[in-house]
Amino acid sequence: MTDVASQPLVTVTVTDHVATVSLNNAAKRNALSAALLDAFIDALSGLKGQDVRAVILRAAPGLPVWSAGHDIKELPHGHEDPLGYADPLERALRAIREFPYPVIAMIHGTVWGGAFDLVLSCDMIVADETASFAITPVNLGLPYNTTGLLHFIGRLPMNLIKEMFFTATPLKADDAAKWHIVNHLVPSAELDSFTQALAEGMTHKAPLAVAVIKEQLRVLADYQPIAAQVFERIQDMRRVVYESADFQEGINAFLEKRKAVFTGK
Ligand code: YXS
Repeated sequence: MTDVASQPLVTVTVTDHVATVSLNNAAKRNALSAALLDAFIDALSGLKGQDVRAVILRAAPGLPVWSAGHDIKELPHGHEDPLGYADPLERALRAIREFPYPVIAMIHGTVWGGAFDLVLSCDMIVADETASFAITPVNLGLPYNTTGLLHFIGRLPMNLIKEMFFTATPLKADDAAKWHIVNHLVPSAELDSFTQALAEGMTHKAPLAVAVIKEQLRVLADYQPIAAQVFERIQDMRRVVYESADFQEGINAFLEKRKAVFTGK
């Protein structure tokens, strides 16, 4: 029996210009810890030197949870922005968005919190019937960051964004297809082969054109002018939230495996 602790947090295989990157920490439900995210970022960076023209990002086979989101135990709580620019999750999102070839999120199982932001940062999403997607800062009392909200605004209708953020209720696979969150919803028995075929098809296209068009789309979509004083006002509002007793309560409730009781303070 292989010692779980010795297994890599992220595994990479490459076949015919397609790399498959698997998140591999079943015991912690692929919680996005700094260690796992650093391994992921390193894996993606290492692929740049190879003749890889498409990436499939998946959880290790058979896991019922694709990823449980940001490692809550590692969320700064106190007088520090819990989702700052240097946060490992934010670095991973940028790594995906700046990777020169398509990254396809292949989803079997449930996706939580910041892992949903990670999946939305991929270029395409292929899911099966077991997939669900939830964004859950209100379960912790955490003020999501502005970059992250802009990711959602660029991908989802505002009424859906508000329902998902304010209820933290997982969106089931067929509703994710209805809202065009996923490119394809396929039976789980076909998920691997369908996603592999989608990836392979893109590897026969002109790679320079694919890479430049991906970067053009990124810079155009990310161009969201915001006045400095508006940004500063938003940061002040967020600071009140991440310094609140409620945020501390949200973290403590998770760590103590109990339901949080929020007071609005
Ligand atoms: O008790 P042990 O040591 O075995 O560890 C347990 C959990 O503590 C751990 N684990 C996590 N550790 C850190 N961060 C997490 N997000 C996290 N999720 C789980 O994994 C071990 C097994 O967990 P358990 O027993 O709960 O597994 P389960 O199969 O019964 O339930 C799976 C889940 C995913 C439904 C459940 O683990 C869960 O609800 N996890 C939290 C999901 C969540 O709220 N994620 C949001 C994280 S915060 C985030 O991403 C953003 C900052 S935001 O807040 O803005 O969304």
